[in-house]
Amino acid sequence: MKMYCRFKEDFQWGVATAAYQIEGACREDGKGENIWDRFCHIPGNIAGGADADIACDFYHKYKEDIKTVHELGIPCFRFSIGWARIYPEGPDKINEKGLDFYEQMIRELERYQIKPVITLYHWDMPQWLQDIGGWLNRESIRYFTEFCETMIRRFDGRVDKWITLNEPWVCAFNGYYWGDFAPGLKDFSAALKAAHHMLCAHGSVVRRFREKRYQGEIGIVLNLCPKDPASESKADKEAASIDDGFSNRWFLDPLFKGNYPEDMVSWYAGQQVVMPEICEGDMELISQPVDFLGINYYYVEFAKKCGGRWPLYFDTTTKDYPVTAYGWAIVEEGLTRLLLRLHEEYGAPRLFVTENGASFLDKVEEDGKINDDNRIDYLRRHIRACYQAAQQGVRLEGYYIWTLLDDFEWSTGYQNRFGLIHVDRDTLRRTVKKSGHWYGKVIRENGLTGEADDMF
Ligand code: GCO
Repeated sequence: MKMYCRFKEDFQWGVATAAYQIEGACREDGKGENIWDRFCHIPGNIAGGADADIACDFYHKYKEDIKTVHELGIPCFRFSIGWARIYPEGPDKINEKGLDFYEQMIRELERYQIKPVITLYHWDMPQWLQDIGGWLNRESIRYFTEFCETMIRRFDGRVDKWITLNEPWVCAFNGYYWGDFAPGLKDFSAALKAAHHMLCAHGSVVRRFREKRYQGEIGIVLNLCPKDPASESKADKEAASIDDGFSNRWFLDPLFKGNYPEDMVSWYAGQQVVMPEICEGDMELISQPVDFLGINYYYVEFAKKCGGRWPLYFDTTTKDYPVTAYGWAIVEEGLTRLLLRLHEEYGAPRLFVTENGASFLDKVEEDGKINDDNRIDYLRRHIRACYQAAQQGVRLEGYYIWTLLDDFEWSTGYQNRFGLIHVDRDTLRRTVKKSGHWYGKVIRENGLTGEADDMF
């Protein structure tokens, strides 16, 4: 089905990355150990025994990669700062060489007039801070604020958007409850505590940003996902509402309404989950207005009541939807629905889709090309879904694809390829996939208006 979608003039198109997933150079220029280095080096934690010591070697190849971003005509580049490059050993000493790397990189972006969008925390906490409890230690709020201010002060006026945190839910629950992400803990109550400190840390940085009147905009990125019941049964409907409370509302409510959702607070109390200590002023800190909300959207989840699964008692399925190589259900209308909900229920500020993309088992043809039509199809459906939300009045101002390069995908190692650019794991040679060229056309046409829609 064809559909003419032209976005408004100043709509921002971009591509998103994260430091740990691409940079490599894990021991170079004074970088300290971070929690992902530690986690990857423990055998059994990462699929295929992989690590990110080299990753895509973006640390050395950033010029080549940024040139490609320019050639594809992508106007915005989202990346994150490796905290342990800046503060390798503790909170007192800054590593100038770490700052230099980002200085050089930002200069390269400026050279092509590509707008930098910077994530301050994309999961790679320095190990020295983990050693004193990481996000479980309330002092992390202060250390994070100092680190962020170092970065913001240094690059003030040159950065379009600052993102405090990327996906605190993943960080808290994968990191502190399921334990499949660093730091690998398995304690539900600890995850809630980590999440609370992260939210406070976010608020503290926003406050500092406003007090010091830094330039640009500041916001946060959440991974959000519609939670539908797997069936019409009352039990599954309840499961979906708990899943929504657990994953979406637990972050949206404090940020935009200034409180944790009551139904979840009492649910957790009934399960003997220990609530984090909420100090005076925390909720005001967390709910300070942001300039924008970034949404990472990948799929819809279908919740099913499931006994024995303390403390939430649900399981999820993909129903009969087609799935990506990651096993994520492809449901683009979920994105339209989510955007509308944020607009209507939360009166959310300006919205950006800060990540959307898909992993597929890409095949390199004999002529070296990668004809990833399935990825194009996925992206096209989701770009349309964005357009439909914008048509209904949602203040959606940008769309970023996850991701530029086939990168290190956390505990799944390198087996999930999300990139617009293929990276050969042996040689690290880059090849732009068909989807990369296609995205360039979408950007030139400012939507799906003709050629880009015909391309595959
Ligand atoms: C996230 C992270 C990315 C992931 C991506 C694909 O949104 O989870 O920002 O680092 O790699 O989502 O798994």
